[in-house]
Amino acid sequence: MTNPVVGIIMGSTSDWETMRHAADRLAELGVAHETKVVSAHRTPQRLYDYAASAAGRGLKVIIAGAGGAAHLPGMAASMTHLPVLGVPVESKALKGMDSLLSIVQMPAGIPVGTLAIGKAGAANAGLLAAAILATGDAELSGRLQAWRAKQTDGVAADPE
Ligand code: RP5
Repeated sequence: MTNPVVGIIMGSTSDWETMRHAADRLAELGVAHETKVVSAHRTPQRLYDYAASAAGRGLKVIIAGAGGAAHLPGMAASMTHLPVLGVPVESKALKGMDSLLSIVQMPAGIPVGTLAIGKAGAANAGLLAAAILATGDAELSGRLQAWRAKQTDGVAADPE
């Protein structure tokens, strides 16, 4: 089993329906990854342990998804130098606008690469993590380019 290079963390099991789209893209591209539930509010020690050990365990990119008061990506980014991609999960009350605003307005010095709300953001986080890794991995770059070419080929020219 290859050691994971991407860590996908999320604030709740309820986020998995969204975050699995990041995992699916990474699986399609042959990128070893792990998935964990890590809550900034309910399991702060787990978050600290995860972020503090991430680089040492061989992770290269962290994808963090959360909804509502979505502090997970920013807090993870505060405790690791690895790139952190934030996915705002669509919340019931505010449709993910709360999640988006909680993730995107980071103070200068601690960046989080914020994606779109919901499924598209999670899928793109997976693709973006692969693209980051592909800058130093020619085989992965080839797989990513092939994936994108296949997507392009699959777009119909006619609407019906
Ligand atoms: C956040 O609260 C989680 O990321 C999730 O999106 C939201 C709701 O969590 P649950 O109440 O469904 O566990 O921390």
